[in-house]
Amino acid sequence: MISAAQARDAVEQYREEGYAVVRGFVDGDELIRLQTESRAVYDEGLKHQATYRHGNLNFQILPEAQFGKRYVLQAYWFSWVNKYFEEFRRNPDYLKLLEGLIGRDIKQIAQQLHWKPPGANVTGYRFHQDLRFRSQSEYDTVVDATVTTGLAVDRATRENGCLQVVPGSHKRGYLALSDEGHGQLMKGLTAEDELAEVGIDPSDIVALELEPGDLAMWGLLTVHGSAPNQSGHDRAFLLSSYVRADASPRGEWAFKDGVSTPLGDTPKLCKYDKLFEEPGPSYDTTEWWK
Ligand SMILES: O=C(O)CCC(=O)C(=O)O
Ligand SMILES: [Fe+2]
Repeated sequence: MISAAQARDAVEQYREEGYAVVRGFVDGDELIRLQTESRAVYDEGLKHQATYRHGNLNFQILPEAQFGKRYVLQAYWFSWVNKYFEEFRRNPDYLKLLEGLIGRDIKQIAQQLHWKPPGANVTGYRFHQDLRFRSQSEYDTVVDATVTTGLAVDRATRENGCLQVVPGSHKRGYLALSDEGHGQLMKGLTAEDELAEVGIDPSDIVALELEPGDLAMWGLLTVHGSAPNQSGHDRAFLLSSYVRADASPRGEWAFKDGVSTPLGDTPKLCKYDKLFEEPGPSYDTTEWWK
């Protein structure tokens, strides 16, 4: 449970700096449940020998043939197979936090769990702005209407690749970081030169070290990334991205006039553009890490 004061402080910091941290968004028994259910999603992903899609549900897999062991790096929209997360995504605490920024009619545009299993080598995210994941035609309407939250399921430290942000970068417009070449975020690392070229001083980067249950928020223009895990501890991170409903035809309802709203019978168009043409179930064996 977060207080009104915590929500107010977070909104203020988010507006000024492009990010905010809310300590203790989840705690006690609820945190234990969150960790248990996250592990259940991981185990569900492990059943697939390669990257799997069914509708918006998706598991990004590193196969054992190439990595010596099977790893799950990401899961998307696991609400379709996990009742706990279907409810958690529209938990009243999210509304409390979001209301001051995007109102009481809110759709969820992304639901992701990101793991950085020790040994899985390709676990870094190059610096970028999340606007790169939105279609160009939406740019103007969604920027101010979208808020992304990242909840530390496991402790997040510099060593295991916590999120890093550039304060104030949300006022700089779109900088096209990591868009050149293969454009693959999890392949390679951001060189300091790339940041300097767009006027970012690497010493301005803030590492958001989080205790389990702490939550970070950032916007579509906030420059952020994270390093690969160099520790022996995983880093499960639950991302939920929300948009003011009238700004986006995409997304699954989370709150209608403040009322928590479950998923319907069939998925809505979210970030995955081919939801209706190519819903799967299907496997993707592209070796993107090569
Ligand atoms: O999981 C992380 O550390 C960052 C992920 C991220 O920025 C993204 O998926 O856009
Ligand atoms: Fe991102």
